[in-house]
Amino acid sequence: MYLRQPMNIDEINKIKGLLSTSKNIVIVTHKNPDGDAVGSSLALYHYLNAYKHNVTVITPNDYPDFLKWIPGQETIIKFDNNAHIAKSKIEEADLIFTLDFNHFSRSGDMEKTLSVAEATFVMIDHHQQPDSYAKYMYSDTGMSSTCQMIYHFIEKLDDIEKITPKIATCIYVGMMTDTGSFRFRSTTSTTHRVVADLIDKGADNTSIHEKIYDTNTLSRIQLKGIALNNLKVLPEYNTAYITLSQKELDQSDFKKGDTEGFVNLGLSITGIKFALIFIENKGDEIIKISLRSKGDFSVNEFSRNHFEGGGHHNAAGGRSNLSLSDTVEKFISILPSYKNVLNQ
Ligand SMILES: [Mn+2]
Repeated sequence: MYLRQPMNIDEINKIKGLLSTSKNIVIVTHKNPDGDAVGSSLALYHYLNAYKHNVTVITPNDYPDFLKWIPGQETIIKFDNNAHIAKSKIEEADLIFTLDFNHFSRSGDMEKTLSVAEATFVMIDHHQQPDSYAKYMYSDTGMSSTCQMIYHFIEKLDDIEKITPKIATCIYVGMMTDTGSFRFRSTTSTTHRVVADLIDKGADNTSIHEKIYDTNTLSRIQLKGIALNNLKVLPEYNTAYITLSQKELDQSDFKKGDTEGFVNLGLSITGIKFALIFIENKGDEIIKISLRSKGDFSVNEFSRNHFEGGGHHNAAGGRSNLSLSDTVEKFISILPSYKNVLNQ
């Protein structure tokens, strides 16, 4: 397992040196950006902007509506519908920060542009098995979120007092969403100390929670009803899974982000250690899979081995090119070889 500790003093000083004169800086994050991706990008954006750098945040594609209030999000350039501008920003950049991912392939259509960019790369990320494109790497799989790492990065740069209410809000968003509101195992006492400081610095925790989570539409609640109706439990493997077909999504006026958190419904059943959701995407001709676990069972490995994905120990993503029913059949055929670990 790769585990790289926070940057050493030498690296921090080199980055300080780089940042001591005005630079063209681009901040990029992964495809289908989540709260941590958007939150960390915008937190760093506000921080670097205060130093009069020329900063641009670029996401490969759009992100869910429930993130469309985060301070600064209106400035984000989406590569998929603004490729020309995004490409020239990347080409002109002196410095590119890649946040919340560690392999160019996770950046969707930006992959090619990034791989030929001449800028110095800085990676800040908490996923496993980082690639080696970055000159400066802050990679720590023990971290709750990239947002928490942005806090520590600013801390290392001796700038904790420069955290404004806007920066505190952006960081809080990703820490909250990536920890399932501070309940996942990645949540440490340090996570809570950081969050306490963010509240002191102006993050309105109650309001952030409402803006992210109390955003249901009637059709989304009804889609959740369909998902619950499709939920199957395999007691011999302490496993639960949900399927959603394209037809079911269409009936429910599906929008990006609507199925967020559905996979946790299965995991909330007593005794369940492994939960999945299989979502059909006819447009991309794939089945999108989200995997969650409790305890020792690694969904990162499971997804790497069987479903072309990966992520974290207890939370991962994957995909399949088979049909929805064939994907589920394949999944069920694999389970017996995990019977022991799922019954521990
Ligand atoms: Mn993250």
